[in-house]
Amino acid sequence: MKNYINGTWRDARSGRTFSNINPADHRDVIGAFPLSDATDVADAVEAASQAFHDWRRTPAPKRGDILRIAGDIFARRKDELAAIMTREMGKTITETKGDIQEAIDTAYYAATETRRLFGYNTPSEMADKMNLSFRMPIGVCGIITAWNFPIAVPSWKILPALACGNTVVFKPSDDSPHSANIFAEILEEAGIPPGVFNVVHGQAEAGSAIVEHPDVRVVGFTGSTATGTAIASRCGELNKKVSLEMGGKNAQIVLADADLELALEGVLWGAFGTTGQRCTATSRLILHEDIHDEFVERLVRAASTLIVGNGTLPATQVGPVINTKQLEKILHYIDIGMGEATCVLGGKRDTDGDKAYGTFVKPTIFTNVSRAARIFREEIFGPVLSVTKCTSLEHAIDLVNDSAYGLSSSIYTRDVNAAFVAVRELETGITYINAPTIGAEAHMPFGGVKGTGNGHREGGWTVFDIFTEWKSVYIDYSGKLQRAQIDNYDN
Ligand code: UN1
Repeated sequence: MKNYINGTWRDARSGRTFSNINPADHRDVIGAFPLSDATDVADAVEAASQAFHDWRRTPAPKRGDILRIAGDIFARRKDELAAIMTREMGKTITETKGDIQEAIDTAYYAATETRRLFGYNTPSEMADKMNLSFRMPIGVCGIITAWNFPIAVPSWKILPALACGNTVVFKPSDDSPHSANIFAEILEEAGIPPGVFNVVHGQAEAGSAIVEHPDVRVVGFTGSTATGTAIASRCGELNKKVSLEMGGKNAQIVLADADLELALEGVLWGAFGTTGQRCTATSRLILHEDIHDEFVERLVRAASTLIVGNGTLPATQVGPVINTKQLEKILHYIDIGMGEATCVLGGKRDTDGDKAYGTFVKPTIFTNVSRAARIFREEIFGPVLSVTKCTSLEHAIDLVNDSAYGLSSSIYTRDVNAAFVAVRELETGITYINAPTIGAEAHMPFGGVKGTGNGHREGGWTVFDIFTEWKSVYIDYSGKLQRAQIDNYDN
């Protein structure tokens, strides 16, 4: 399998490759993909720079027509693409279909936005003068993403970037490269001209070549806080716009008056859906002391029935974790947890039957987790949930906010006053009332505060701020020199 540069499929110039394997069964090798370096990135950026010349002049609604067709093709190829995604990154088919649905929704949203992309006009300080402002495309956007949403997360960045008239060089995760090639096939079939969208496969070397390339004007990144912070520092030095979506340590609060059955369903989905491998996953559960013991008992009973297995099997609820490195990291955190809390479920790798050929972890729950515990503070990115007791709403909010991250939070309560206080006080970019921490919708701003982001929001209308720069235009039709400020006010 190859890179997609300037509308053609190419190997890495060096001829080097990496192999992509199925996390549910490491004997299943999906293919060899180009291990690209700075020379391949330079080819892609050159193609994207040249294509920018015509693409930015293409009427925005015409660009939108192509994105709408891309949405149609994603819908047509949904079943086939979901199977490809599950094979390379493991989550269940229902979830990979949902992942594609986010791309379809984003494509239609971006397509219609090309008929708006509203600017502002304002009164001028002076007579016979008009003030207008426009959103302008920026140029080549470098998009670097993680593997856990191989289609949805790239779509949140790429489709709005294209709608605005930018061109794109995309480096997908080396754990989900096949999905990225289908993304390219779909955009090509929809009518995206050569060079407007390019895929360069590889690892850190290719990613940093994108960040470093002088003609890449914007960098959009989803991944770890460590990598994102390093990218942001470099972009600061290079004076590039950068949008970051990084880690999370998301919490669900359950107050004593909550609908406990609903809260239980919510935490099962939030903590163990996608095998806990979402930046929005519920990794902390804050339970009011009055319902703590009963809730833990019900939770452990319910979580112990979750079916762990290959995501292609219809009964599977929890798929594999992505690779051996991540398996080791999760097991290391479980080890740490054993020393600082009480393990009430799971706590080990799952090697039953054919699962021995993959990287599976049993859903794991720790109780008695203090705020000082590393499993309370650090992102694990796996099916591991930490439970902490609280004595009041204020205590719960304080525990949630005691985090370096600030992506998503959730509270289950029937008390409307408590819910509104939580909305105001929880330091996260997203808060759910009586719903789990996962499940953001494509047309709403998505992102977090503190260590999760750098002030940008993908999704909805806000993503268009990332991929455009404002141009202010003054039109003076007075026929004389009017000097701003000076002519208007007596000094
Ligand atoms: C991510 O894990 O990077 O809100 C994104 C959610 C999903 C997106 C998660 N729609 O859980």
